[in-house]
Amino acid sequence: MTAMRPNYDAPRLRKLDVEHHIHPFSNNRELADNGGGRIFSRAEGVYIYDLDNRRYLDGMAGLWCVNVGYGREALVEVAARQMRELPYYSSFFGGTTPPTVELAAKLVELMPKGSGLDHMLFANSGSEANDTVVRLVRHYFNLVGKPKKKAFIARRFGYHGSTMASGSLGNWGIMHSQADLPLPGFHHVAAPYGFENGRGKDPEAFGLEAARWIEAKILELGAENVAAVIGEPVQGAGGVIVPPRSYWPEVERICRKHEVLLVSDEVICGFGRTGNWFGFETLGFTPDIATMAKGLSSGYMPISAVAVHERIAKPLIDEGYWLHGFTYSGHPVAAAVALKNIEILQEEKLPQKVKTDTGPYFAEKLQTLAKNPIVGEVRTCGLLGGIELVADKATGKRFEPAGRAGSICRERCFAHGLVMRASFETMVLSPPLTITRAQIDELVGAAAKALDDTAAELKQ
Ligand code: PXG
Repeated sequence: MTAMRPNYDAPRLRKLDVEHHIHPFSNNRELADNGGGRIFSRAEGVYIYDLDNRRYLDGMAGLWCVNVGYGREALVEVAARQMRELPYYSSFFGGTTPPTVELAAKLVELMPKGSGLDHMLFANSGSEANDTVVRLVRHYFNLVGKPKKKAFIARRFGYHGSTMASGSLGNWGIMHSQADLPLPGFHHVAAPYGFENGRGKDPEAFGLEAARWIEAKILELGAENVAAVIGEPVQGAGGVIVPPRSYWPEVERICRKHEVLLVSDEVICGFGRTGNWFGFETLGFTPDIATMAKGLSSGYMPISAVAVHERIAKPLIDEGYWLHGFTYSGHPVAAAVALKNIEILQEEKLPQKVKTDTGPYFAEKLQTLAKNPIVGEVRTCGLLGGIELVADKATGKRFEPAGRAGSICRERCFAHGLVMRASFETMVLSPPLTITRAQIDELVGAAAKALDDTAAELKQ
């Protein structure tokens, strides 16, 4: 990097942060009391640097998104080139731009052959993509003469975004109580979360049992009223909940049987994270609709997409006008960056690398943490990892008060130069897909120290 680094005034920025910035998903009271947030100003590869020039291995790839790692000049160049040529034009009223069209075609090409996922809609975030799905599915069932089919079924610990509809699809933390959600028509069933609700059961039998909770909900609501089931192939923000292999194929069978659409939220699992281009490929099902964001541009630009099956796209197209979209749907700079990002993922074979090399190595190394006295379970899928913190290994009893052990561990990780997030009592990991074996060793080494520190602090 040749660019001069700006000389930031850290105390001033932290003061302004407290005075004028409300942080998303943060304890803003605590931030104000502690003099502001952590400010990061640069990054390279898998490392990020704060204003004091302290280096951290970013075990979260930002917020599960920087799949190709930081410092990619090729992405910077493509964005600058597109900004010079055409910084913005809309896809409303029949217009569009070259990168937007190329990206739609490229994404269709990435879908598994025979999946029928052959049309794309664009938006700017995962929340907007999932919100778009809610509108699209409601419109679709009106168009095909089944206007009663409107209910959505999702899972506990699911995270699908923060808008009113995507927040209603999710069922995570106190998001519902903070805005009187869910809206009418959104229903939830328990997650295929073996550590919570399948202890002592055969995992594959438990997977089938958990899938049938969805069928029970469909029957309770009446299949004629149910539009869609949505889920993350592996639940990310909820704690890297990896379902048994039997789960998703059975959910797919149930959805087909009751003529309920199946929506795969690929916002975290997409673009190589689980060792395939999409999480549904790893987990063994084919959805009717897939939403994607994050890894689509590796976070270098905000962009999201919704892939729809031709069966759903056709009536929508035949109807004529589709009155939905955002000013920046299919933004040319974001689309150009996404295209280049996909090219990097392809050229460096990052999904395959996760499947055959770094994913298995990460799984093996992370499992060594399972022997720590405060670890109840270690789960992985590709380069997603979850570490359950427990007060009692034998019973799986959690620490009290809820959330404290996770926050301590997160702080201890920072002290050891690692960013690892806490999702309630689960420590979660999602490093850049470019992480090397040596960097995985470094990550696991720092996590082990942080866990020891956490155990010592909790004992006091
Ligand atoms: N679906 C999934 C599966 C996600 O993880 C969204 C949708 C929403 O995307 P946008 O781009 O609107 O944020 C997400 C986002 C966390 C955390 O606590 C995770 C997300 C967002 C905020 C916090 O790990 N994921």
